[in-house]
Amino acid sequence: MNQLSGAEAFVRMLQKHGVTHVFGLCGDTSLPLYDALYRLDHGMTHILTRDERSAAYMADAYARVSGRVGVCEGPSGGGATYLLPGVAEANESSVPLLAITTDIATTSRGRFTLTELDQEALFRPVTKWNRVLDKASAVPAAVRTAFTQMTTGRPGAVQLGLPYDVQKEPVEEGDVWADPTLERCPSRRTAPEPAAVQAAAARLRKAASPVFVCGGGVVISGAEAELQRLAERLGAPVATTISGKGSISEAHPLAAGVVGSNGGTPETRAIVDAADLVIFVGCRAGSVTTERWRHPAPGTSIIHIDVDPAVIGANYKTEIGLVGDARLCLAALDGELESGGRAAGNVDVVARAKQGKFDAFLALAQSDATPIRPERIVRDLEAVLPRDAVVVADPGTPCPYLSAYWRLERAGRHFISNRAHGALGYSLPAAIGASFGRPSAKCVAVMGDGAFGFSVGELETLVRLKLPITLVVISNGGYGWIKAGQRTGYDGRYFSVDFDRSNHAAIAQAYGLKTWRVQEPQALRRALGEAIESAGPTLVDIIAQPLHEARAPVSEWVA
Ligand SMILES: Cc1ncc(C[n+]2csc(CCOP(=O)(O)OP(=O)(O)O)c2C)c(N)n1
Repeated sequence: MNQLSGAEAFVRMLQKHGVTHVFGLCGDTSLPLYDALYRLDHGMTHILTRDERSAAYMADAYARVSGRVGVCEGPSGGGATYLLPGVAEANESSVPLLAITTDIATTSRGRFTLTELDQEALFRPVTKWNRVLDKASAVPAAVRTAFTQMTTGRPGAVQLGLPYDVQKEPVEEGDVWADPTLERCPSRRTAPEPAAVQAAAARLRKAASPVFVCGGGVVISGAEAELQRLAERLGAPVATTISGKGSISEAHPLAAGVVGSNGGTPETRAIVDAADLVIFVGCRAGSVTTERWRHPAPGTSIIHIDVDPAVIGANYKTEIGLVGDARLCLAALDGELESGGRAAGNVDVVARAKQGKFDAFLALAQSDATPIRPERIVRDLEAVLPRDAVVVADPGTPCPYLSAYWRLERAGRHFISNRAHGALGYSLPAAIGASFGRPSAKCVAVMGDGAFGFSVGELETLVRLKLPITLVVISNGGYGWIKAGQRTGYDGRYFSVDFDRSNHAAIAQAYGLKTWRVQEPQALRRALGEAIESAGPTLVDIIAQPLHEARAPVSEWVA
């Protein structure tokens, strides 16, 4: 039988699982892997990044928009530790991400070898499953397990470590095979128990004012159509978490928008509070969504639908739990209810809430005040965005403002924010990953100036790859979110939250981007429009009102 090297077998295994893009950064221990990528005809594109953090964020966003596994790679030691933030984010956000690390040779272990590190221990708490391989013959089965773990049940991240010698040892070619159904996520969907479906349907029939609260699980599962059908049958408002934005078109009369402490407003909170039954779908009912488990109030009747049985009942006393894929669960519930639908609807409640919320927003969005208000930025950006755009929002000003006020007209994944850990510097690399995952869409990253500082190195990547991505920097000369927390919770004792304002447009221009610097509100829409229409990478630097002075849709700064 023919033999391949461990590295060649690994490359073939990725190819057989339908991988087309690998984001990563080279290193000593990766040389055999890179050589295999160079020599074999595999059809995969390698995207060289300037930081492994970025590689992981790119793979994460690639996976979020494409429904395929995102793949990133980095070398031993610093490469592995730099991948970690993106792996943690993906895993907690239920994103199928494969992190490949190369490692020192198994024969060099325990000898103070440069970059030696217990990678398996390092990645264990931030992955669904992980292994550092000790022998090349384990490569094919390990990759199959990795794809099964990433794409089935609750999706998540895995890490595979490839020691230097393992990459060079032989593997039997006959062992190199894959189940192509694992290419897409979710794969091997699971259906809920029929008895639980009947119980939930019976409870829904009795509810006077049921409200859905949808997390990221609806979009991950592709359950948007099933959700809308069921919500319409019940006349039930649909609220979402930040990650759940896109569960339903926000132009739909039942779409209540984002709820919670980050992006929720009193009007959207009132919708949840008025519910006599809350149906959580693909949602962990975490601290931000529920404003620290106060909305819905404890004691509210709960139906909880999730693919992960451990989520159900973790935060609220739950009347009925449905364990399974969101699409299958919602379809089953709808099928069960078909016999006896409810005509009553709560459309007026939603319309009134939205009116109140957007009236207050528009009053500020029309303001000609300088520095430019965040409301104005959202309104002008929305006005020029193509309908199929993908927007990535960093923490700070972008996340709550875009969550609350960008009216996402199309269901599906068009909005991304790294809500598991909210680490700064996500949006720029994530927009690059999203652009590879959905090349037809305009990808826009919106970040604060603090976030810009975390990922500025990838401006070179953007220019080298000539990607048609627009970056929007909301420049306020400080870590605004924390400053706002000091203002509201610590009597304005501002400590170590201000930094000098950089000229982000000049920096980006030096890298080769086309840029605009906007101080006047009247010039904003045009600059954003020109940037978005440009064929190459662009950046709009906006001198903005500091977050701690703004009327942000944030009820709590420490969530
Ligand atoms: C890696 C990382 N470190 C620290 C934080 C804590 N943090 C949350 S928001 C924020 C300030 C963000 O500043 P900036 O990006 O300038 O946006 P702004 O809040 O000013 O709009 C900080 C430091 C974080 N989210 N991520």
